[in-house]
Amino acid sequence: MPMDDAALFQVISHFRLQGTVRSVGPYGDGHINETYLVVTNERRYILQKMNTSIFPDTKHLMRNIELVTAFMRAEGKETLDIVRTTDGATYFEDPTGAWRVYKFIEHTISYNMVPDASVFRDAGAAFGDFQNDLARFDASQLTETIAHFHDTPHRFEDFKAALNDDRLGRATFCRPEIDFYLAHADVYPVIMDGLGDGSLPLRVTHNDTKLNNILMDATTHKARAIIDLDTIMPGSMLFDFGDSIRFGASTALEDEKDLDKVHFSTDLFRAYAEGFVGKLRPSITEREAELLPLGARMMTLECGMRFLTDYLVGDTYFAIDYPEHNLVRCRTQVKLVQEMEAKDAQTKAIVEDVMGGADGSEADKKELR
Ligand code: ADP
Ligand code: GN1
Ligand code: MG
Repeated sequence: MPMDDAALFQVISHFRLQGTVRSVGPYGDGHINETYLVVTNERRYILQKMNTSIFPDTKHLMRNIELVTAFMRAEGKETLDIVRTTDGATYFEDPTGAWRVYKFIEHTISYNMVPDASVFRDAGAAFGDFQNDLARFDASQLTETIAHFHDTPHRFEDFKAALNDDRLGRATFCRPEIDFYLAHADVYPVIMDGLGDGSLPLRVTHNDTKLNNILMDATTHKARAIIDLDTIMPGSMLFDFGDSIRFGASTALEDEKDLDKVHFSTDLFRAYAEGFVGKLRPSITEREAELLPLGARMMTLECGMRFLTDYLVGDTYFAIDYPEHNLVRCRTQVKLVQEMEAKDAQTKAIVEDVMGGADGSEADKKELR
C-alpha cells in the first residue's frame, strides 16, 4: 500500500538531498520494493521502502550494496549512488519501515519488453561484463541476502508445501499449472547438483537479471547501469543467463493474459547469447555453455513455480495489481517453458554457433566440436 505524501515527505527529510522537494510519487515496475520518484528543484532521486520481510537484514543488505557499488565505481562503471541520511547512514529506519535513496540515473530507460534484438544483445554484453567485473571482487565480504534463492529443488519443496496447505482453496483454479510443475521434478536438481559436485563453477552473480533491472541510455539505447543489486550472491552463471532469457526472450510481457501473444523467440535467445557469451568467452566452461539452454528453462520453471506458490499462499511475496496476477504471470512462464522444450535443438545449435564464433580461440572451437 503506497504511503501518503505527508509521510513520504517526512521520510525524505532524513536524507541529504540537493534542493527543495517538489513531489514524491510511485515509480517503476519492480515486484519487491516500494519505489518512489522524488523530484526537487535541483535533481531527481529514487526513494525505496525496502521489503524487510524478504530482506530482513537491512544492515548487511546495504553493506553489500555499498561494497559492490564502490567497487563498480572504481572500475569506471556507472552504478547506483547511495544518498546518505542526515546522520551519515546508508538507510533510514522508522516505524513505517526501512528506507534508502539513490540518485536518479538520468536519461535512461528500463524496458519491460525488448524493443529490438540489438538492445537485448547489448543487455547480454552488459550482464556478461558485470559478471567479469564481479569475478575480480572479493566475494567473501558479501552476506547472503536470501538463502536458497535459485535453489530450484528448494523452491519445489516450498511449492509442494503451499499446495499441500492450499489455504485459500485456490488449487482448484490452477490444476494444469500444478501438474505441469509436478511433472518437471526431474529437471530441478541439475544446476544445484552441478554446483555441488563442482562440475559447474560457483561465481558471484547478480541473480535478478530481468531487463528492467538494467538502465539503457535514452538516446543510444546502449546499456548504462545495472541496478537492483539486492541479490548479488554466489551463484551460477546459468542463473543470470537464464533469468534474462526468461524475461527478455518472450514476445509478450511477463503478465500478458492472452497466451497467443506469448512466444519464446530463438532470435532473441541468439541475440542475448551473442552479447553475454561474447563477454564471457574466456571464462565460460564447456559444461556451462552446454547448459545455457537448460539454464533458461530452469529459471523460467523456477520463476513460474514461485508465482504459482505465491498465488497458492495468498500473494505474500510479489506485488500484485489484482487477485489472479500471480497466476497470470505463472501461465506465461509455463507457455515459455513449453516452447523452450519444443525448440531445444535450435537453442543448442545457437549456443554451439555462438561458442564457435569470433571471440573463441581455434583450440576452443575444436574442443566443442
Ligand atoms: P525492485 O526490487 O522492486 O524490482 P528496483 O530496485 O529494481 O526495485 O527498482 C524498481 C525500478 O525503479 C527499476 O526497474 C527502475 O525502472 C527504477 N529505478 C531504480 N533505481 C533507479 C535509479 N537509480 N535511477 C533510475 N531508475 C531507477
Ligand atoms: C522480482 O525485484 P524484481 O521485481 O526486479 C524477484 C525476481 C523474479 C522477478 C520476476 C528479490 O524481481 O527473483 O525473477 O521478480 N526478485 C526477488 O519478475 O525475489
Ligand atoms: Mg527490479
